[in-house]
Amino acid sequence: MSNLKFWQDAIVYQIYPRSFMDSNNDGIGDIPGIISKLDYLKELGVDIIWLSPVYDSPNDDNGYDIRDYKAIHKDFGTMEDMDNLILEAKKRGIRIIMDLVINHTSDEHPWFIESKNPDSPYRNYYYWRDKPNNWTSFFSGSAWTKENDAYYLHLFSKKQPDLNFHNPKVLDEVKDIMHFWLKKGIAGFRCDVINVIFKNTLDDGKKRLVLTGLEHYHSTEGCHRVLKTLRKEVMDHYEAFTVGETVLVTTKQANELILPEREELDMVFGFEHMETDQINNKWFKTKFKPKKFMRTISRWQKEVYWNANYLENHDQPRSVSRFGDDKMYHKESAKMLALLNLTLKGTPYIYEGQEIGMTNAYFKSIDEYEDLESKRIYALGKKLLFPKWYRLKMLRNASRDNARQPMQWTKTGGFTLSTPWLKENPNKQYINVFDSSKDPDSILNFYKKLIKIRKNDDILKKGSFNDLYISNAIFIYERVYDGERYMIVLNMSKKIKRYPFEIYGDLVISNYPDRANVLRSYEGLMIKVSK
Ligand code: TEU
Ligand code: CA
Repeated sequence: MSNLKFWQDAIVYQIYPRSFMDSNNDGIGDIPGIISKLDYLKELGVDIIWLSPVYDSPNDDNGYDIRDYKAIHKDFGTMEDMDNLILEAKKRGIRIIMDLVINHTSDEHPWFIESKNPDSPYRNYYYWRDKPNNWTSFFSGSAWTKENDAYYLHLFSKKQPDLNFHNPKVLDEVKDIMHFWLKKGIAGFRCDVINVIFKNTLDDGKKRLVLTGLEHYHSTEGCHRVLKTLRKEVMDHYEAFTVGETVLVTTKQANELILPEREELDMVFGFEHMETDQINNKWFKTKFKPKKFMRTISRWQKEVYWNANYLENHDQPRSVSRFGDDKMYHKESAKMLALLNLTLKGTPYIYEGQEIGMTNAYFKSIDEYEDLESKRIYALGKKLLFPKWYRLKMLRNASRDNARQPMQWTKTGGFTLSTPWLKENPNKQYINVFDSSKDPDSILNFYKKLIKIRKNDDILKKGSFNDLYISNAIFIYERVYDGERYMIVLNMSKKIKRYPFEIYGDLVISNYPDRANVLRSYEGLMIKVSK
């Protein structure tokens, strides 16, 4: 691979607009707020911003329930603000990709309102049936809700009815929406739950602990067909790319979506590494086992054509709390994770706040949570007679609100001057951008350094990946390009470990001030190995 596409040669930064920066002090982050922080992102080394949804929405699922695909939510600003964001970002050499949520709309979308009438031409935009099947929703419970005399399908909340991609008109609408945004100069889309958009049949599924019905809509041929059409008729006309959010895919299924000759997507977010600390589903977390995690990452590195490398997003707990130690080794482990995130092969994605080591929320009461999924699971747990302390523990470990607390700009927060929509983390006192930028030893400055190294480095950008050693604590891999070689050595535990073999070479970067003959707690280093 010699010439990289722009999206292969980029650092992507995900913004969750509600939580990033509030410009008008209503407690909700907004687009002018994002504009005010573009210089910060530029300095960090960001090339592409992925914006979680900013479209008009009743906010049942914080914007993943879209009421109007061509309008900006008033909480976030206006279309003029959005145009301005694209322009201001461009001035700084930053491109924007948007979230494309097409598996479902909001139940307040005019198409859905129309479709409630059985005679409407919009009826067939959705799945309306006389009787529900046995499918269950991603947010637990039945995937069907009754409205008047019929039921409609929703794989997510009942305010997120699924679109029917058997109807060619739906596909036409999607094409139109994509053209609308691409013409404005955006650089592509992150495609929400894209591998479940096409339902083969609505037959009952075989009973599963979670997601009964999955086999009827996961990675279907119909989905591949839709993606090929969107690629050919839309994406190919712009300098733009797509990254699919693909739940429950194997490496084989990932490749079937992204291999260049398939002409579908450009890369996908896999979930396998995010599922290594759970049993069955995310609410039942196990202790973090580095070995399983590293093996999974390694397999994706070796088998998948081009990876979208991420450790966090708006649905996942904070990585330093989950894979590191956010107390004793906050700095060390956050930096070690940065090394992992930024030295793998593929496009690195950084989620807002990850670069300063923001941690999980550690809420103490259900009233502090906002996310619909958290509230539903809490209620379901109660029905199942799980004790309250246990339900709170489930949320503390796995709630999506862990990632959604306001960005910590200063000691006092710096996100808003009024009450934020979701409680801020009191650790903003010492985990914040302002202090981090002044401390040469901070996590933020480590990210900056590492990003700078990566930007001018063909080994990291283009080199092959080989794992050399994986144990219960240690991950050693090499990146090789044109006869040159890096070894990345990570201790993913707090235990002090012996090197499994000697490594000679020059230290390029590490999270400790010097090299020792042992691997210290959460030590991570990159060594340029002499030829
Ligand atoms: O998420 C899809 C998804 O399957 C999960 O990650 C999910 O959000 C949840 O954590 C299940 O336990 C995407 C979006 O990223 C998410 O924010 C939306 O809620 C969802 O789709 C529906 O649009
Ligand atoms: Ca605001």
